[in-house]
Amino acid sequence: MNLRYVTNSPYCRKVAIAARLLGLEKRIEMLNNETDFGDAVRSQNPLKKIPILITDDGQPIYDSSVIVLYLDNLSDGKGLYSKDAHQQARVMTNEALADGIMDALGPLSQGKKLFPAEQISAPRIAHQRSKIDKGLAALEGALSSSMKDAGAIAVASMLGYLDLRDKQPWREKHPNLAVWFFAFAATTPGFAETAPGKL
Ligand SMILES: N[C@@H](CCC(=O)N[C@@H](CS)C(=O)NCC(=O)O)C(=O)O
Repeated sequence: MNLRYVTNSPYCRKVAIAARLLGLEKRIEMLNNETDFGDAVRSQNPLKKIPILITDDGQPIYDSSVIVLYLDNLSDGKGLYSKDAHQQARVMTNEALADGIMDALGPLSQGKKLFPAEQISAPRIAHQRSKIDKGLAALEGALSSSMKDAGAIAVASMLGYLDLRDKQPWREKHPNLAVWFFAFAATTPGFAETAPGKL
């Protein structure tokens, strides 16, 4: 399998952490291209977004959540998703929330690269900022220390990205989330291995 990625992408980090927790990282060839939005691999996603995984039989898979689920299914049920319907929905909702916060942060950080700063209006910034603040508030207390599921991976990747790109002091407002994040980072070797600049 090939994974097309860029170094600081939190969505790519999600996939990379999941692959490590599932013991699949050696089966994935990592293909980096930081600059070319039209490269041959990325172009297999019509949305031109990464990560994109190309399976051994050449099938392109995106987005990051679908890739994580695909890897989970390949891994003989080590299980980043609970089999219990309610618990699985909880895991996937945490993942969706973390992805949504990353999506909201995108126009505030990556957006500046893609579009001139003056095209990012103050109301748009406030709209995006509110999603980030409310999303973090919803996650406060939603995670337990032992969690290493797809939701936890996404939340940790998102918080790592906030620390990289956003200058807001989120830990003061969300102390339980801060404690959870510290424990996840300390007990998940794949987290340090996939830190910004390391992938
Ligand atoms: N929902 C997608 C989001 C992926 C995404 O936004 N990736 C960014 C890089 S971090 C990207 O490719 N942006 C380029 C674009 O939006 O055109 C996922 O979970 O994979």
